[in-house]
Amino acid sequence: MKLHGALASAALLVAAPGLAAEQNVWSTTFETSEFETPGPFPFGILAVSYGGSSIQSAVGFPGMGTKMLRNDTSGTTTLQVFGLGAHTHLRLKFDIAFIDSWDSVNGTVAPDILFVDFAGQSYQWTVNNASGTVFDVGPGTVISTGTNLGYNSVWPDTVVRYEFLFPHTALNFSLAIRFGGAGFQGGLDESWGIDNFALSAIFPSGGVIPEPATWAMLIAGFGLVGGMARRRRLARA
Ligand SMILES: [Ca+2]
Ligand SMILES: [Ca+2]
Repeated sequence: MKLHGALASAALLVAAPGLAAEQNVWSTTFETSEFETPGPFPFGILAVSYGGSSIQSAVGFPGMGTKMLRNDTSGTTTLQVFGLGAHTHLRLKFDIAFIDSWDSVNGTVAPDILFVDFAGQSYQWTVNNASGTVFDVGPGTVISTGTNLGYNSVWPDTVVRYEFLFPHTALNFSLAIRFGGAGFQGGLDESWGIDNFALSAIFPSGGVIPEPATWAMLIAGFGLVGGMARRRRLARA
């Protein structure tokens, strides 16, 4: 009877941790700051390594408000979180603006490539605002095209929305973005920006999910308790 009761309790505990919750770690629209909305999910430090970027004007596309983080150099912009609380997945959202005369990878002067790295994955995306024929924004969705965000009026700009949900348990997270390729003609000719950045963490709402091996030991432990109790009763009898 006692052993049966212990197993039933264990089954209930197994069911509960299946629920997951999601909380914001860090989000910003860059309208007032790089760090507009931190938490409530626990973290140690949020950091931006600018690499030539700064908060600059964004006009012409209401979805970006009035400002974005724009990089008109070939430097690397990195957004980092250190000391994340326990979690199983991260959800990452951001919009990328491909600004002015991007020449794709087969145009002139090309290649123009955006390198994006996070969570051990590396992506290379490009657009053909000016020349070339390759238009590759990976899993992104084009949310604005043919608009002008307020820089070189000769060339239209392209804004692409991205969302990634991926397993992640490490303490730290880093998103690194840079203009790459031999076709970079300077920031007045081609540049990029990031906006509507949002990082959230998914974690088990019922607390830590034990590994299957731990459950086997726990259930065996309940069995052992039941067995010991029986022996005591026999000894007393
Ligand atoms: Ca904005
Ligand atoms: Ca170029």
